[in-house]
Amino acid sequence: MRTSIALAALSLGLLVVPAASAARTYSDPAGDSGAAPDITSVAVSHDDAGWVSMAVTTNQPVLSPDASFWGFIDADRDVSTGLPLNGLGVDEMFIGDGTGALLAHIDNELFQIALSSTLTTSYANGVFTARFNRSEIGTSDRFAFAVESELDDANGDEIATDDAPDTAPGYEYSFVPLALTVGPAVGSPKAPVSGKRFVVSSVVARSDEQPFTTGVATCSARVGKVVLKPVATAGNGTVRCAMKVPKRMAGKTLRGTVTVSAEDSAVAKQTFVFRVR
Ligand SMILES: [Ca+2]
Ligand SMILES: [Ca+2]
Repeated sequence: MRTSIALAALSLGLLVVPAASAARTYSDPAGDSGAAPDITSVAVSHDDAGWVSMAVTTNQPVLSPDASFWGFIDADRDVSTGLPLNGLGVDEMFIGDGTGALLAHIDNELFQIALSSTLTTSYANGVFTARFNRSEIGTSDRFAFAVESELDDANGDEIATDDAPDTAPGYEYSFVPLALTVGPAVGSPKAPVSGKRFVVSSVVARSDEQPFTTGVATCSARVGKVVLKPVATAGNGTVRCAMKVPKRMAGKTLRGTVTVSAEDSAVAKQTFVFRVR
């Protein structure tokens, strides 16, 4: 049954929806919004046609009529261009409440509301979603951004807000997959010693120049033909492989491989070779 529906959809050309890629989720603490919608996460993705989706999860299943959301986009990641706000140089900003939305382009002193734009917004089950085409933000392959929820009183004056993120300079999203570079392996101690613990670590750099704080690591190692059981960890700018060197291995060669990935990156690899003392 499922197959025939899929075939029917295919024959109608309905399966050409491009897959979302480079999805990233950013978090914001709960309980920091007063009466405004409490933002807890922001998920951003884009598809092959350049449609960007920004989904802001809050604690309000139904949005208060006096609440709305701001989006601040630093399209060129340059604080000196656009409107200085929350540590960003905001080149595009929007406001929406799920029923309507406005987008403005900021160019030097010029603040220009886009009378027609690709931006649409919706609100369902506690999630505010802004959708716009990448063409709105120029040609850059990544951008920095922040969002804010706002609750107004009957006069339209702001009562409460929630900024996500809480601190400058915003979140960062990339249209190209993240790439990781793993530096040379360094031993601690410098060379493995029979019967002792040994840790190999490599510096990990991200292509988006953000600090490498977390990732998925694997590690394998052997001394001669003896397979070890190393433990891999990733974070704080490095990937590490910790192991216990078996006894009576002096003079033998310890070899291994460490791999690491993060978010939508491919798996990056580094090999290591040490002579056991
Ligand atoms: Ca929050
Ligand atoms: Ca800017």
